[in-house]
Amino acid sequence: METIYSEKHKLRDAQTELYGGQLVYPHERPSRAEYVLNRVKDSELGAVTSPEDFGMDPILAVHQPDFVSFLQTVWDEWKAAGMKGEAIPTTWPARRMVQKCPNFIDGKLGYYSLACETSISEGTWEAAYASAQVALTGAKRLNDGAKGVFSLCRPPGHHATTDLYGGFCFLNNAGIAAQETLNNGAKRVAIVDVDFHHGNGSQDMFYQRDDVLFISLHGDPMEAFPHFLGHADEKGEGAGEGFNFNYPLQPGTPFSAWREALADALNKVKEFGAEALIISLGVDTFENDPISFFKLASDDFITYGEDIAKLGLPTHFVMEGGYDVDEIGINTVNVLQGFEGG
Ligand code: SP5
Ligand code: ZN
Repeated sequence: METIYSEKHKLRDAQTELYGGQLVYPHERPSRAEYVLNRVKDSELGAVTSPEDFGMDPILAVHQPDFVSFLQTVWDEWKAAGMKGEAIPTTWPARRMVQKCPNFIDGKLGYYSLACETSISEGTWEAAYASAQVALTGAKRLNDGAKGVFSLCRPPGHHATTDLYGGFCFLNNAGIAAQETLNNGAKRVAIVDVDFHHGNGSQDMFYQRDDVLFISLHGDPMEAFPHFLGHADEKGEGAGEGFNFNYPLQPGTPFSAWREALADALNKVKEFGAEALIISLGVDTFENDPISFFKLASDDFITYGEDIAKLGLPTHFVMEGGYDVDEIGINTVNVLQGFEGG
């Protein structure tokens, strides 16, 4: 399987994440992509290729233009305002407040964010742009006939909505790839999000549409980030009703229960008649992940890669989360090798 990878992910190297009341070095750090890349190379998975540049249009196909402009200029505005540290929002348009974008940078940060653990640093936009181009290149490979392709995206994307960043995400790589796959001629695309966290951004992006089926398996939002979306009763709206499914799972969920949820999800993909499948591939379901609470062991990742392969669909794996740096490469490549062998 080919891996698409850009060195530009390194431009995203924030020094702070608000975690447990402290500013710590971020869990979402450059070494994550290096661990995965090294494992891809060591296991001889296949060629590693640099992305092509598809420009801004496919990004603007799913993100609001004002949000994208904000991402492009936020760091410069923050510095110009004389701020000393990295850009972190401190106030939000909460219940019963006005949803209007302020002029001052503090207000803009709150207006365009859904969480504040994700500090914005120099180079964040450039890395997020390159990450989206990685996913777009993966979409092109699928269109050119690949059975499977791996977009080694960093930063991740599934928490980013049309006009909100947060959860370590800025541009929704899987969502951008899904839209591109439709534009390339597919009639029905499914996104199955196996990251530990609910893919709120992807759900929101396609909630009213029947051409993209979105299914997520994740820590119950009552217990886990992003906390405010991802319940089982969210099934889509309008034309999108019946095209969104969530499997919120409890702390300590073992692979057996997780795998049953996946089987159910894959059945729905089949019934939907998807022509292409996008897997939002977070490996933070691992038993030793530092911020999550499922109990998957490394071998389980091979097994579920095989399960996904049994659908027989052209499959685009898009990297999302996974934070136990020693194992992230092994677990990610286990899914891909399971898929290839399955
Ligand atoms: C892409 C992705 O996986 N984003 C995840 C963002 C999670 N950010 C907030 C995490 C808060 C975790 N609190 C965990 C306490 C564990 N003891
Ligand atoms: Zn995650």
